[in-house]
Amino acid sequence: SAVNKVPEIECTSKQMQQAIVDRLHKGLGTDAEKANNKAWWNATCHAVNEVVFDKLTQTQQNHSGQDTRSVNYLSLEFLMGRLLSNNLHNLQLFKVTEEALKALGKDLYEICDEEPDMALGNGGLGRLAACFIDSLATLGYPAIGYGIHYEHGLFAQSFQDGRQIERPDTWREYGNPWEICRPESIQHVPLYGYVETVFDEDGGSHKVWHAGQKLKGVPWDVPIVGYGAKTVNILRLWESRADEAFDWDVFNAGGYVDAQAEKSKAETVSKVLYPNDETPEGKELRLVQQYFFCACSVKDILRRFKRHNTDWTKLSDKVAIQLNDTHPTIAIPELMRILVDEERLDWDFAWSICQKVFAYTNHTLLPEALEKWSVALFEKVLPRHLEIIYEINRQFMEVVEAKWPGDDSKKAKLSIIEEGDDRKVCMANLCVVTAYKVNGVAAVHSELVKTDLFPEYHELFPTKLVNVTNGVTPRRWLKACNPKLAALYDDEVGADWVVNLDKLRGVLPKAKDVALQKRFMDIKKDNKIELAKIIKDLTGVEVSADAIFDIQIKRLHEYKRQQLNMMHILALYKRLLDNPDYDMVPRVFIFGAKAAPGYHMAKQIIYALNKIADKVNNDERVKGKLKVVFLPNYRVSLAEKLFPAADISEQISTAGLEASGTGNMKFAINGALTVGTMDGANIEMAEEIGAEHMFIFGLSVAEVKELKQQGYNPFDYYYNNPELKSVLDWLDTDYFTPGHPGALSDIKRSLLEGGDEYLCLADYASYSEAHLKIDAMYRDQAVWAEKAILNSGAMGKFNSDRSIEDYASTIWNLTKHPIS
Ligand code: 26Q
Repeated sequence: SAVNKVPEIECTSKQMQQAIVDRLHKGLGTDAEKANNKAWWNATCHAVNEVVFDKLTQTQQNHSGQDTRSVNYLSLEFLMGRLLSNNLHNLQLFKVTEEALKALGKDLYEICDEEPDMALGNGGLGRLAACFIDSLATLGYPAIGYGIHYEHGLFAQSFQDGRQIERPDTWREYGNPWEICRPESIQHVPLYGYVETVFDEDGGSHKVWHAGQKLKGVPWDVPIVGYGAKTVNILRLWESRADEAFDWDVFNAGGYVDAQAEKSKAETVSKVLYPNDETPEGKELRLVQQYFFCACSVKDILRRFKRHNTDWTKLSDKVAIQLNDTHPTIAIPELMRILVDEERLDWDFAWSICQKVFAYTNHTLLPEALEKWSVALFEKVLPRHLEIIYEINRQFMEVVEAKWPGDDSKKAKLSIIEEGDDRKVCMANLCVVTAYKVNGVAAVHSELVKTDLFPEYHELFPTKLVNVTNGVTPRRWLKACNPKLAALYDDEVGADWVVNLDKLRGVLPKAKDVALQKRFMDIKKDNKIELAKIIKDLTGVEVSADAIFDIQIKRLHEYKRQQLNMMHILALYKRLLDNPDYDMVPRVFIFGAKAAPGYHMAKQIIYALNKIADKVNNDERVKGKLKVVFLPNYRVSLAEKLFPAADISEQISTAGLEASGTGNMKFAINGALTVGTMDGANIEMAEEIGAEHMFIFGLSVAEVKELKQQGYNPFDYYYNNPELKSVLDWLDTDYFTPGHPGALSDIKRSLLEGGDEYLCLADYASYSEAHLKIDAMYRDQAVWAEKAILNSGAMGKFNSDRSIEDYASTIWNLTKHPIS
């Protein structure tokens, strides 16, 4: 098999022991006696790095020597999680390191648990970027991820009386063994100031941007080890510092203190990740952050290009730049500015280059999620970029006029500038106008991008809009996080499923095999027992591994409908109180979710779920048949313990609103059954698995549209469904918040008077019915095991390697450069 051909890095347990103990002594100035687990973790990372850095150098020399075409993945977020376990697996050193540490009296899993998550992302979009760079390296593609070296990643979450509290994340408070500072590749970034027109001797003119402030970008490189460890690419993260050269005058004028203030201002640019997903905040600092990151990255890309090239027509042969959503859009006018103002290329030539370099991925259809920046802010922060955007738009409006002569409404819709009292720059429009390809992230989403979001653009550029369905890396999301199931698959289909997930299909014909079913269900049970311990540890709640583990883990958003799940939980609770003998398989509902700190309704839903959990878990009358757990601080490392232990995966967004979802894939790969709507990638999962092996419910995209068109009235459902009514009315009492009646009323209000934008009431009955089917099916463990196997075995398509091959062939035109 492919994997078996990969020579294992030669390393015996003795050598690994020696390397780790060596790092303890020579790297950390401690020894095996004194060292705590943190020190062991550090030493192990540094021992691993001796192999990683060697491979990194080989890869970089090879790529640079051959002047390979590469993809530059620009993303404000890379949600990497922990790297030790992942790197050990990809280097195929996990087993030997486990042995080595065991011989030293240490447990590798405990050591791995010491690592803080690299939480440089919010959710799906950031984690997707992390899966993609893993796949790019695994497949041997020359690629570089560009991001921000945030001092604080996504906030740490805790609960106080059930309410979310945010604390700063401190992932690198004491340094991080995986990153290398590269001062030799520092970049300088101008900001603010004004634009001067300089008249040339030949009668022409050009623009000079006189900056009002300058930042320094310091790159930190994180090696990205491909599975099999042939290719090691890099993730380059930019940290902002004050530019000493720029502050020189202040120093000379004796302004030492002022200079220190300037310094700390400069450092705020990469200080913290913005925690809003889906609803962008139009803050000046965020715009500065985006520009700082894009300017550093574009300059770095051009620096690499210029090492081997002088002919600008070759730029698009060597460079593809993928924009992960609109967040890095400013890279477009930045490249134009460099080519026109600094390299003094002719505008049309520069524009033709830009149109061959950039591609853009759209991740959302929510109208409020589309990034728009006020023209006034733009003019202040990036005066030259605003001019460039105006000129791009002026020329583009001529294209629109040629296509739809005299049609001003078309121009208004397609313009990069939104007119009105507060004029805005529409980042998505700039992306679509410039990019040579625009992709959605699941089939249904990409269709809606064409028909609903950008129909006019689609008419104008009929081949520009394409689909690339998301995927997840099976290295992290099966092999590393679920070692027992991974071992079963090694036995059943051969170890190379790790690089060819379609191989899992090998288990499909055996789904009814009793011995296989037993092994499969025993593994699930073991994983549930492990999770039960974690739940007890984190919340004090005791749960039984015999119950159905029903899990919803994702950012908290009304469109993702955690509140629908909550309504169903209340209904079950009510049924149990009304009838103590109500026959149901014991169920544990598990949540993990962070709410954007300024998103009131999301925070209320967290509060409500915590309050409901308090009540239900302490109510003798339900006889342990119902438990509700809200795990604090949901993050990648916690996710790795949840997916393997799930029986039910909740994927219940209003149809048409979840672009893809990727947690849905991680659950199914690990053998959970999905209760879900026909939305995002759920639809393609149903195609692969067979909808009859999932619990599909609710309105379809077309039905949602129709209902909204007719005029949706949630009260129709409220008055016609007594259970639904009593559940919602419950929220008006003080049952869950003793002494505070009305503390949960605003949730009810948003579902009734508020109009129930996300159609929770419309889908409630169908959802509740799906859960009855779940209950019935779980009682037959043979059927359940068969379904779980059929789900997991059919997930080959959702490997991020397949996504990357799609990007490489349909968008990037990228060829592999395997490193020997
Ligand atoms: C933008 C501007 C200012 C501040 C914040 C933001 C911002 C940050 C993050 C806007 C959006 C995000 C994140 C979006 C996201 O995670 N989208 C998800 O992307 C996944 C990968 O494609 C999909 O699977 C999910 O369906 C989609 O919701």
